Amino acid sequence: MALAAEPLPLPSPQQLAWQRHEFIAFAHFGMNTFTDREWGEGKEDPTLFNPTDFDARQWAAALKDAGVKLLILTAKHHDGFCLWPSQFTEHCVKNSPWRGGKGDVVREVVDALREERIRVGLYLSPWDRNQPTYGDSPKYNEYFRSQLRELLTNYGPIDEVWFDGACGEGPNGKKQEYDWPSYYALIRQLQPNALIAISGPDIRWVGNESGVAREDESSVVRRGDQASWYPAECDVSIRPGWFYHQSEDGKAKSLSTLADIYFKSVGRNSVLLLNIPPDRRGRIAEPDVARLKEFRAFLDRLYATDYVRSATITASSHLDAAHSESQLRDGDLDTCWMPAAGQTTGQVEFDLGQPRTFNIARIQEDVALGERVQAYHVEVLDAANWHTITAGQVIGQKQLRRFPPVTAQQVRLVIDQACAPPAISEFGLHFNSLQ
Ligand code: FUL
Repeated sequence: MALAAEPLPLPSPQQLAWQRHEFIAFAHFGMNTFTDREWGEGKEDPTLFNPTDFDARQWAAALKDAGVKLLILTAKHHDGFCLWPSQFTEHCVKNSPWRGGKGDVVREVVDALREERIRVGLYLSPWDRNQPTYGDSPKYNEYFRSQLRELLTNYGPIDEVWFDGACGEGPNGKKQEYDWPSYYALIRQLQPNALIAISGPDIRWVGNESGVAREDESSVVRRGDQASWYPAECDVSIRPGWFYHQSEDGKAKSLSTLADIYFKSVGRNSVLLLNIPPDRRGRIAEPDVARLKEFRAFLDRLYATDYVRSATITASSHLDAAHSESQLRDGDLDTCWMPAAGQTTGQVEFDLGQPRTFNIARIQEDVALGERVQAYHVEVLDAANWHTITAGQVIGQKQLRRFPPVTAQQVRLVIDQACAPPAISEFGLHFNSLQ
């Protein structure tokens, strides 16, 4: 959290839009799909890359049905094999038998996603186990920038560039020194709206590959002596591996595991990046498509009932008509309730009209105005006493607070502490039947 003396860090418009996607996807697809490996060595024969029924529209349809807003494709993984016909290497699709060497996976995926209005992100591994110049730092940096230039000029708007930090030795036994500032400058020049993730300044890795954020995960992070906006992304694969392996067809995560991950990522003020690896046909495998459908149905069910929609709402105070308590259920993330001028605490009471049973409280801050709340709790009236059912510090884009089912008619959201007048955009009460 920012100290009172510092200006409150705010998201850029691109970060704000990205955080509101909530649920985005990864597609790990490439040479490893055909060698049944997780990390290739870079010596693989390009002719091994040969999807038998490649269909990017099938990916896009499955992702759209699942409610995914952005897909990040592994244009190049650590083995160096490029999914687009690069001018700068022979280790790419142009030397594969797929589409007679005339194919371009990046192009087909980008086109299919755009038809479904899904945004595009690209993973380009700096670690490259094929490239002979790797380890010869200035030369490889030039090669890497050439690849970035190809990807960022030929495929339309790219919303996220994903850089893994892995770094090995080159064939000369020297460790490659990545010239990050020059990579970032090139991205800013070619795609000023792209967010640079992980080994980059705009989106932060949550710190594990299980899709789990910490409680009170904040988008405000201290870097050097400055607090800045650096939201967390939770990456996890729907299967044990990042790449498709037939042996894992029965091992897609269960619906209840996915739901738990959702509550621990999206429900903890973070973006969920779920990997769905296409198979050797070049299609998303049936068990994964089925699981995505179930997951979407679960989310739709979860949000379909919100007992706050028909509640009578009374706040301790409000700033003005545009910031009244009715904003808390208008479904508009750009509007919010704020207490009277200068107040950094306050409460809102919800009369649900009749006793209702719920086990999830959804609380969302208007993060365009920053993360302001520093302590809050939710309480219910039981006979004559108020009982706290959940409490925390950070709210941010979204909190989905889970607790054992409670039946109550009167519910209160109490803001106990904030570093600026709190700006709460939404509050909801739901029932999660999977719990
Ligand atoms: C890791 C890589 O080494 C994995 O293969 C995968 O791409 C994951 C998302 O990032 O660091």
